[in-house]
Amino acid sequence: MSNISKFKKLAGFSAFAFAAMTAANSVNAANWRYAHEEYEGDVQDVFAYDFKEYIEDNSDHTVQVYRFGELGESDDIMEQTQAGILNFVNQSPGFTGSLIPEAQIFFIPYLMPTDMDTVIKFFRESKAINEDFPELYAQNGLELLKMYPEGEMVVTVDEPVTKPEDFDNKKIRVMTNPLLSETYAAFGATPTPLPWGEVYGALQTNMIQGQENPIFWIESGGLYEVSPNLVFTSHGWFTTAMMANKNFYDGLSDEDKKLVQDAADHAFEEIIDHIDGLADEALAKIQEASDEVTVTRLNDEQIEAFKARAPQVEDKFIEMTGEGGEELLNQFKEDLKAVQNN
Ligand code: 6CS
Repeated sequence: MSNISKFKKLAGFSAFAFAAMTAANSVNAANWRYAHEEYEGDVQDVFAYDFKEYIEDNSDHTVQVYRFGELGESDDIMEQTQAGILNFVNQSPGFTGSLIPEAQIFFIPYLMPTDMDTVIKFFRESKAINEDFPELYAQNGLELLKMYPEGEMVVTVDEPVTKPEDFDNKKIRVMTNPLLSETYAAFGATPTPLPWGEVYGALQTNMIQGQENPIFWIESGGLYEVSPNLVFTSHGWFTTAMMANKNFYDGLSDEDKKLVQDAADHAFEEIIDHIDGLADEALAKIQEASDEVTVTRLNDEQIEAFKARAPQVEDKFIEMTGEGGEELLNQFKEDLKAVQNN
């Protein structure tokens, strides 16, 4: 055989092998569906796109991301994930409380530190976060992949608040978990649970007089336009959780399970970078956009008056979650102590 015909034969074989390999890969390639609770460019969206990019750069799989409203409210996307219609979902504990009461732990006020580095270290190292919560989610058909902080909670109200008495007769919107209602009742307000989609309108029509959220969200959702008095109370962080349908996850190959875990780790690292300085940037944008906005940062003495009401919320948490919840709370506190002592 001449060299030319040998080359042609080899080239033909390679083209065939390449086509066969590509076909095999595309047979195994999946299009995974992932929904979250926020808008384009918001923290959960950045996380989702970092996850997607990692998956698509490191496999033949693709990820279709659905943002707030495309498939309904937070409760809808959770239902769709539990039913296996969606593969991945980002749902915040603020909405998971009815499904997993222990997830309400994030709403015990003044439990979390205010310093961001300590908060991040806690999310990285906590046994409660990284071992105990995955078990609780697994009992509900969910594979918990990551819990991460989005930003410190800030209250917006129709007039500045510096003490619990100022919340008297004010309806403050809370996410739909009973413990957060207990927190605002303890703070002296009238808690009003609402899904996200109703918050702006309710503030605009004065059906509610305030709400709480991290600053980036107050900016991106335009909440300051209808609720212009920002109060930094230091009482907690907005935490969220990203997970998969457990049947779907359990059915993946070991290689794909590792891919998914690595993609979640990658997205977590990116989000930690992303939230660094985000609150200050968002506050600057708000102040640039509105002359009406006021900013109140409670001093230590003012904080003490709110903090004094935290133990009754902690008692409620234990009442709602029983022995298991109490153990989780003890572990949570132990983990916090460990990161605060370092
Ligand atoms: O307040 C809420 O309902 C929304 N807040 C944030 C920061 N993300 C999603 C959630 O729905």
